[in-house]
Amino acid sequence: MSDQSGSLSKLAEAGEIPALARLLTVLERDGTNCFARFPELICPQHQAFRIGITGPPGAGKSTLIGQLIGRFRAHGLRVAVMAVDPSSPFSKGAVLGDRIRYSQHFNDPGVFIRSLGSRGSLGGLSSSAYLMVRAFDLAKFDVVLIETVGVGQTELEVMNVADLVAVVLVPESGDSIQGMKAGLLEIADLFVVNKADRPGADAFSHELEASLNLVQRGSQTKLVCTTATNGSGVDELFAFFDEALAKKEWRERRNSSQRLRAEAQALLRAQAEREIQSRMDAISSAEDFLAVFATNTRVIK
Ligand SMILES: Nc1nc2c(ncn2[C@@H]2O[C@H](COP(=O)(O)OP(=O)(O)O)[C@@H](O)[C@H]2O)c(=O)[nH]1
Ligand SMILES: [Mg+2]
Repeated sequence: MSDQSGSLSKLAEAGEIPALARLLTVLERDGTNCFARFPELICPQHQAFRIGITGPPGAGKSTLIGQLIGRFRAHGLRVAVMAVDPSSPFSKGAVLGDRIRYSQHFNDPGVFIRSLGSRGSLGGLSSSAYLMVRAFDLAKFDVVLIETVGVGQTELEVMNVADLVAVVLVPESGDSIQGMKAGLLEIADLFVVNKADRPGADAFSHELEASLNLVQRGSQTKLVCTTATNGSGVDELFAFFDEALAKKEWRERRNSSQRLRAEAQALLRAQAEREIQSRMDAISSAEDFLAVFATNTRVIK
């Protein structure tokens, strides 16, 4: 088993896609226990640039990602997509439309798309997400695009995985700027106003810009308008990512104590939850129960 496991990570490292897919399945199942079998995951030699794309359902995130993949590929960069979205391609109940949006990249070995479901991920999505992106580092991808639905605490947590976060909004979300989750505003390095072909797009982006200026006093956060369906504005979006990728900052930030602690917290929590689960599973009698707590009892005495 250990020989097989070893070769699995070696194959994934060499860019073997089926091996990577199997490695990810093992990671989802076994969590941090995998570090013993695949120690190279703990400190990968290569680091992929992780871009988070978040926003409400239907904002056009998948369509934008489809466009971005094409541009990264045109620059010779290998791209992995991690879709943390129940309606994303390859997850159960995948929307046919999503398959079509990504389909042009299905046979490209430089593109790897995987959805991350809550299934089998004991200890929460974010620990699985951290492990998955580590595998993408190992497999030497240049860029990881992380799609999440920008609602809820879990999704915000998953965005800690990213080196850079783009929040995608649409003109229809106009009345929600005021009510926009403070967390979403804080994590955004870039705002994308997609569906710029829709009426009210200009007004919406101006309003958004004004609110950002108010909140940030001398806004640093960039705003890009796109129409994902025809690719308009996507070059500007790509240029922003490409420029950020070329800079050193994200590598430094990834090794900041804040990021490392957030990751350690997610992984340790999942590890503890697994430990609790296995000790629980071992209980089928009062003696078993006693055995679990016997150590504690001795300490109390
Ligand atoms: N009019 C218009 N429709 C778009 C645009 N971008 C995406 N869509 C459509 O919006 C719908 C949802 O897109 P999708 O990428 O699945 O959104 P997601 O849920 O954020 O991933 C699809 O029908 C897309 O074709 C755009 O820029 N303009
Ligand atoms: Mg989507």
